[in-house]
Amino acid sequence: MSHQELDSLRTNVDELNLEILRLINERAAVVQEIGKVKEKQGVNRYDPLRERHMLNLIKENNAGPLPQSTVDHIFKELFKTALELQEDDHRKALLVSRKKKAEDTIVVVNGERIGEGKPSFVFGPCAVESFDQVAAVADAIQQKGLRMIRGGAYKPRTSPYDFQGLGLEGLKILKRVSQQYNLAVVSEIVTPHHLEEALDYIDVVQIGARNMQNFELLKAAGSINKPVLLKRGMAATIDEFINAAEYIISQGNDQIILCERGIRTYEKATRNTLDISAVPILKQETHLPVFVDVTHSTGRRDLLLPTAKAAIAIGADGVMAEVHPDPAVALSDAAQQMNLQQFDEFYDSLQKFMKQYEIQV
Ligand code: PRE
Repeated sequence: MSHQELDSLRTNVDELNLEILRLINERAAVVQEIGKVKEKQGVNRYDPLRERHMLNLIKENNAGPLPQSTVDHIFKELFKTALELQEDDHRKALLVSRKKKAEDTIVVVNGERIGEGKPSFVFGPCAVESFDQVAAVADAIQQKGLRMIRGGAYKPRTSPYDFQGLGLEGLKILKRVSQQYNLAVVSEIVTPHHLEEALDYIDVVQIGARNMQNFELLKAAGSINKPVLLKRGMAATIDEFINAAEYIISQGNDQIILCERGIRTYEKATRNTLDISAVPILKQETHLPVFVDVTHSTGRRDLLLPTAKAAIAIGADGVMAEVHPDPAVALSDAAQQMNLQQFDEFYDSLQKFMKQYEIQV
């Protein structure tokens, strides 16, 4: 074969490559349109029957020389890419997505600007048990110059026979303590019926892991004018978590803090498995601040400090942990809450760690 002949064949291949490129991009554009139509209709993006139908038609028309298995492979790759494109467009459309809004959302709570670079901290007892119990923790929090306290008044417990929380009485205790110590209150609400009443007592509405897909509660939280701390469901994918946040923002409330709190896996060494990589993924995919709850993810007091360090090191906007004046007699989560001395040590070590690595303190 002469050089000339080879060159001419290669020119031919170059032209065909460009033609194929034009065609696959044209196909991709049409498939994107299909994606939009499906989105509107609420239809599943993946359609195996349609894919089978297309492969059959292609097979009938395949005159070779490519073997059918190769042709199938190429087209299946195209279908896969089409799905990814549709999915990407769907993400772009989400109001919580970074693609929709590039800048970080800053959530302001009691003067604290959450999500602006300086890590925030939310400490407090698992459940509100008495004024004195909450006040003792509030005092320790205030001494550290922190501005928020957590405490559960409505407790969604695994067993109906376990302590269910003090309800409204608990919210009233939180309010009194918060006024006395100038702290904002973060507390979980479990049903839309309680929401309106709770707004008089709390500053940040927490939606817990068990309610991450309680869509009525999410919608109700989306209609209020207060920040919402949304925890990841214990068996929720990151995608489902993001969509739960979308339920809130879609109703007009964009003051949302996401909170990774561990997911259920086969691992038994910890209560849940802390999905630490969820933090940078959520920060990339959404514009919302991301917290890590080190208490519920580990269920182990000895792991609170290392996981809090990991959370801050990986870019979390805040850390949440439980503190109780006397964990041994706590009505819930006795094994995992810190006492006041452990709290001091934990916080001091974390501050040292942040200074050492020049993280804003
Ligand atoms: C398309 C993509 C994914 C589906 O699984 C089936 C087909 C394709 O690439 O042709 C397009 C599409 O979404 C559709 O026809 O419904």
